[in-house]
Amino acid sequence: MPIRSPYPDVEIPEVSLFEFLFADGFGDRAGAPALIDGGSGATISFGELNAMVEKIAAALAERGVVKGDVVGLFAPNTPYWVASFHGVLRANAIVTSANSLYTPGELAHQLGDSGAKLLITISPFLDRATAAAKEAGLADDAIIVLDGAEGYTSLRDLLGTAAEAPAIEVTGDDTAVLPYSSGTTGRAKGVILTHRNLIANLLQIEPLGNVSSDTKILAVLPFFHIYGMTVMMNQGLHRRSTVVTMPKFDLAEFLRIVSEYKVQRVYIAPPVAVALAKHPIVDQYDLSCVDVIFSGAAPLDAELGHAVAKRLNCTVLQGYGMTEMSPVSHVIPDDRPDIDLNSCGFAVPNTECKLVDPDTGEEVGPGGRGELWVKGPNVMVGYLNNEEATAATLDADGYLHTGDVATVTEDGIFTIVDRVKELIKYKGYQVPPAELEALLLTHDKIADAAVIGVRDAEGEEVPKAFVVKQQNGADLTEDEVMDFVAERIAPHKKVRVVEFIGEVPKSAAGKILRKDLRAREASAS
Ligand code: 4UU
Repeated sequence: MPIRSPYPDVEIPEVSLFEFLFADGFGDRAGAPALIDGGSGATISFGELNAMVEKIAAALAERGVVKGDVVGLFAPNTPYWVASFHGVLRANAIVTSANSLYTPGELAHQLGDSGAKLLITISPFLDRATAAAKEAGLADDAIIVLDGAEGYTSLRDLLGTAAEAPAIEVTGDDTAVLPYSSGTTGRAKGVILTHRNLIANLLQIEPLGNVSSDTKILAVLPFFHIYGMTVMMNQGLHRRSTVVTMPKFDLAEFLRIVSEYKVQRVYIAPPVAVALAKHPIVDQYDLSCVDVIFSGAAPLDAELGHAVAKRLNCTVLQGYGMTEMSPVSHVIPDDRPDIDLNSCGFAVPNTECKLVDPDTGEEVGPGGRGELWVKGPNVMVGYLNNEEATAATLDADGYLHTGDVATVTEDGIFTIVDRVKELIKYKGYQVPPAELEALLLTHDKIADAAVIGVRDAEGEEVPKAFVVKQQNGADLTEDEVMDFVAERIAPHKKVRVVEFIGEVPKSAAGKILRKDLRAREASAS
């Protein structure tokens, strides 16, 4: 029997995300701060944001952007990221948001795969952006540099247009964003999320968190990742809260911004909790403003969470999500801080879950362990141009097979206990083993390779490569392998442990037997 969310269903309007968030012109909040750049203090009001979005949409339309076009967004968190994102959607187009740490090759893959027509970036990223654009076949005039660069269109140029934004031609069923995720297997794929998916998830999390126009939210997690996009950026706009942006994590700057702007709600991934619990400089700041620290993107250890709650005298909560679910499916709500912090709480409204034994395919109930399957209006349409991966992830009944193993109590409280998919998470960021394996195989001294996640001394999940040397590769060292990878991919995807082995265990069909490698790892430690 599927397990229904304990919350009553919410109604999801069939409109575009722009209409949902902006249609009333923000009423009496128009003059209030929507976005504050934490570094400089520069503030944009809801009304100003609305006007910027209209102008950006108008200027993009003038440049030929039409419904269904894809625009890449490659920039760190700033108020202008938000304006650009909603400007693209307001122009009836689609955003594909790219990781700020990407190398040109990684970015080129996403631009090419998504069919992006334009790329919005900032001048410090221009070298990587131009290299990627070239590789993906985009002309130089397809690059917009927000803060300006010689020879490129800037945000100022866009805002200077005299044109009006085009009519809204999109509705709930149209694609809004294409974030990239490797899902349960293979390389990163475009995740098709519609306007309805994104709106649904905002309404699904609404009854679970106390977020209002009195709340300041810290957005240090990146907007390019679905957690930042939905839970920080769009939730902030939806609840008329003020979102304080940070372009990257730096502990001292993080603490300064939280205390200076009196931030009440901080969304984090577990590594930030480690710093908050342990680092001595935390005591130098007045953090009494913080009501809630909410962790997601990787498992939070309850003991660590309690240490943070005690030190900051705040509530620590946990949620679970996945890009393919827009992303939130499970949350410990604000009004239930008593719930076990190792858990990720209840299923959000409008969802049904199943726990399915991966070996037998049988549903299990409370007390059992099974792969978590989720069905709801926040579940993606599918992967872009990849029917096979879509069919392997979304079943005929509309359930998304998450690849995570969970338990559930009689009261409907879920705990993630394991992962059956190959995905590795380094500090909450996705590391697709298949991509690293393909890269390792391009080394002329490597005959075969397999990558799995292992725990380092601090308990952090890190990518480990098992490498089979070519006959001519006897002198290949672990460091050479790590350097080879590090030079070619974003830092979070680095291989951090290497072991040379005689043979990669494989099934008769040639599939890497990751289970065997995990067992080998467990018996070695
Ligand atoms: C154990 O990481 C995310 C989304 C995270 C998110 C967002 C809003 C969490 C709570 C929230 O409110 O997306 P992806 O696609 O990058 O990674 C998804 C994978 C999951 O399948 C799972 O393996 O990240 C892991 N994961 C977690 N694992 C995410 N959250 C958790 C968690 N515990 N709380």
